[in-house]
Amino acid sequence: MMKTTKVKINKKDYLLLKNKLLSSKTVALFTHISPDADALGSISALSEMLIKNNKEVVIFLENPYQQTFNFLPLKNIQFNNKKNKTFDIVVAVDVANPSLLGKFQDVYMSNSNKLVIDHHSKRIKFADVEIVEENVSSTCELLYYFFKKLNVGITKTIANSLLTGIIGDTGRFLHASTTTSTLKVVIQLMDSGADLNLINSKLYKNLTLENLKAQKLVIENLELNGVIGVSFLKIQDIKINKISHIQSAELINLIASLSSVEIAILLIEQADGTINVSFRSTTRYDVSKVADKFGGGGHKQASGIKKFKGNLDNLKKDLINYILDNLGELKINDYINNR
Ligand SMILES: [Mn+2]
Repeated sequence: MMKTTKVKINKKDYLLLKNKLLSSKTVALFTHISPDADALGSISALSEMLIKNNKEVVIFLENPYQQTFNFLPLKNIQFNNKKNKTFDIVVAVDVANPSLLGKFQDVYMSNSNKLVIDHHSKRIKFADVEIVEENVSSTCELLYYFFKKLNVGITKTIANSLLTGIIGDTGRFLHASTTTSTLKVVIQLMDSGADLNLINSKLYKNLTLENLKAQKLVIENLELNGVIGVSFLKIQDIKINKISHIQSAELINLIASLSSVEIAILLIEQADGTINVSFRSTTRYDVSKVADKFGGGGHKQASGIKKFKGNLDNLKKDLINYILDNLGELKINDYINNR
């Protein structure tokens, strides 16, 4: 059954955030490290709105973003704050805790007007004013509701940016986070000129030969353990196959697309010997709890661990054993009730 969500933005926070945003002259925008479609779509839409309201906007990113997102109209990006410029306010979007701000954590945290717009359920409060709604598919969906309340005109550019984040975070409307409200927003965005076809082809028709080689390795290394599908990439194989850029989202979705798999796990050995792990849950299991247990975090249906120190084979065994031991407790009640 499709979930319906009534999104109620806390009126007091909304008004505070609106007043702070509109009374400022200079605004710095931040998002999480390794920004995804939702992070970049949110920043793009918000900066467009602020520029239209005559604000001076700077976007801080730790590294250049993936080429995939070149179609987004991201302007005024800075990769450092060498001039030590100060801003009236700082806004973090799609950020669940301050460490995800990477090297800009200090620039953000030292400002006395910190705002957050986010949809993560497990988060640390770190700003002065936060608009957080965990029952929305994406920060972009939340921004849409916020813009509507603000009476911001949804231009074609804003519509494209917001739809990019919604498509990214819902996995093209496949994840259970897609609600009837989400789809209503999509209709509004398309009516405002968002190009669903363009976004889908930019985000998903972008495989390279090395991506295919990575997929081949993931398939070869795949192990099925009941409802759990696990695979891995070792650094040696990554090097031999000259795979320079790994699109882990694509690879974990490949595992999750198997009909028997309810929990997908992908372990990727990094050049420094640490291990990154991605988790997907396609049904009732809360994989944020698994990630959490091993020092990571994320959402109920998509989570991960970054830079785990240890042996890949051991970690793989430990993860499988932990999940098998805790299958019952990892069920998400809402999902069971809705099935
Ligand atoms: Mn998001």
